[in-house]
Amino acid sequence: RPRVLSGIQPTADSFHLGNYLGALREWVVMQETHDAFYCVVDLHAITMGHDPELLRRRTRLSAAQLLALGIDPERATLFVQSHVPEHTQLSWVMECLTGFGEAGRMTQFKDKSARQEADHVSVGLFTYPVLQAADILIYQADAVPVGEDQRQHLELTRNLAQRFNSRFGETFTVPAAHIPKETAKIFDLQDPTVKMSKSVPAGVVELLEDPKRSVKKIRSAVTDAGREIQYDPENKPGVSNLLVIYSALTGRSIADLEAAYEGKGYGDLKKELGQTVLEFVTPFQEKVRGYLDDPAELDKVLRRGAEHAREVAAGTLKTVYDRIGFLPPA
Ligand code: AQP
Repeated sequence: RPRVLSGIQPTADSFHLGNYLGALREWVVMQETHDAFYCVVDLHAITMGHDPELLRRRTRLSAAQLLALGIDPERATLFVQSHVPEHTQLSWVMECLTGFGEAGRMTQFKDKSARQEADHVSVGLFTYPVLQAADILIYQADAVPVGEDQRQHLELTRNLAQRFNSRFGETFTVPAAHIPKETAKIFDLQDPTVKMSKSVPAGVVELLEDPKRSVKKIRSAVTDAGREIQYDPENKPGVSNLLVIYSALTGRSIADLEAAYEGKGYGDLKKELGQTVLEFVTPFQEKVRGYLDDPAELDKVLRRGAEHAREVAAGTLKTVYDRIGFLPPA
């Protein structure tokens, strides 16, 4: 089976609809067809400053949400990134293959560093995409399900794999980004020209918030001039975003929704989408609570996942160390 790897940061109390529709939904699907490795990337979560207690809590919370969304530890290897030290070991090797200018061109770094005072921008934020490349390459992943915002990081990962292979001999699988067509980028409900993101919390639907809050946020989502419910991202980004979310959650095509809402108003669409979201998150939240009620079992799942992940990661690292000429310990 082809292999898949992806990760999510434990940097918020809740995943949001963008995370779910852009990436996590694919994780669940791909565990059926791929040898899947999914991780909570806690090493990435300390690049912008953090609170240790909160990080610990959010790491468990993230794992619980992944299980509640349908990640099955019998099918997929679910683990915490810091439990597999080989990621950081490979990351150093990859840093030495990455150009300073090349890393500096990463738009996520440019955006995130621009939002912080210069003195507070960490070197870790700068090298973040290189660690991400190591996360992927250490498992020899074929595919990486992510949202559109990760396309550039995936390109860097591919370049690093190819660079290593051509300098030191065929070692890494060159992975492909697996970016869903329709839901590659879910937009903020208050500003449908920017991606839904926990960094700009006003228009974000959080999966663990009180569903009534989500309903309210959807009701007050920014829509567009005119009255027709039509998919037209250029001229009607707000309505188009709602249609994409609605279509993804119900499995109904956009064309079908456009036909169904002919002659109806934005209010109708928002009301029914709110209800759909409520019906989606209510059982999800219940499942999350169930997993959190038994942290020992949750930790056991993560320990087993890390054990398996380490076996694979250690194999790759050994080959890499050998290829680059590190003397093996006697
Ligand atoms: N709005 C989005 N639309 C589609 N996919 C999205 N992803 C994130 N936002 C959207 C995808 O979710 C996965 C996990 O991403 P992450 O761990 O990097 O989470 P994040 O980037 O911290 O989430 P945010 O809210 O986007 O945070 P900031 O503001 O820090 O960038 C990834 O596959 C991502 O593509």
